[in-house]
Amino acid sequence: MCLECGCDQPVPFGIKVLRFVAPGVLRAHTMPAPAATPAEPPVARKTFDLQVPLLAKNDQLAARNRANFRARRLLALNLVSSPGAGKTTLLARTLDEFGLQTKCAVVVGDLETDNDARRLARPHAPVAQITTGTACHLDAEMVARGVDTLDLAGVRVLFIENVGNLVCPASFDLGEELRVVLLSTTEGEDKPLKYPPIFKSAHVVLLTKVDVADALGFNRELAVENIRCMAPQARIIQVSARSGEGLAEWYALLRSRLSVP
Ligand SMILES: Nc1nc2c(ncn2[C@@H]2O[C@H](COP(=O)(O)OP(=O)(O)OP(=O)(O)O)[C@@H](O)[C@H]2O)c(=O)[nH]1
Ligand SMILES: [Mg+2]
Repeated sequence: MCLECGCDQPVPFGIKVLRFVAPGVLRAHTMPAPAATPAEPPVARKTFDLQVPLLAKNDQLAARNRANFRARRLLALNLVSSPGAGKTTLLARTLDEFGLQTKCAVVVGDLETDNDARRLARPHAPVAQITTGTACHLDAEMVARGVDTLDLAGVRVLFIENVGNLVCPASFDLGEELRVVLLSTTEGEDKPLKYPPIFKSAHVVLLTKVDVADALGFNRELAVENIRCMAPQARIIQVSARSGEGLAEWYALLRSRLSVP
């Protein structure tokens, strides 16, 4: 998949840490851009691809992230969806409610802007924005470097908001404990059938924006059936970050995973 679209190649990226100073006042600190590892020359890639597992380097770094998160007793979640499915809105409310009892941190990825980090910055939650430039996904190295910039004292939950994309993030393990795929009612019921890999890799699927399902003529039962078809392993929760529906179940899931060693 990523070989076809070329997104398995390293690209330069940026990291900005946002600290909450006072309501409406954030201090931004831009970290020096890490140098990208040079891409394999095309001739090497032709012979190399048959021998070495695709994305092997990312998998190694992801394993290191996972060990690091576990050693810190950090529950790491990778939130993946198409653009605009409601990742940041859900996280903002999660920080305001669940996050008051349980300290959380966020690493958020977008191609450009620190808009999402600004929306998520809270006095009680450290946030780092990764700007991926041209990359359509976060990778394990970006996450490791983003996490390194954060003060994780007392943090129990690390939310990683991936770049909005239902395709390539499926191939990039970030070292997360739980992969959470969001499907919103504005996208249509058929997306699990059209984008199987990401749904097949999900531990949890959140059906989001259910407050507007009826107005959109969205068939929740059919959507759940399609999710079950592609992701029988996944826990499905129907939520609205606006009305609050399903959020108690979402928070209960987070709490239950905190106690897993
Ligand atoms: N009605 C309704 N709208 C929502 C809900 N959650 C998010 N939205 C709206 O959906 C739009 C996109 O929400 P975001 O939270 O920015 O989505 P996102 O997945 O973070 O988007 P990207 O980071 O750009 O991929 C915004 O206009 C939100 O107000 C919800 O539960 N109900
Ligand atoms: Mg967002």
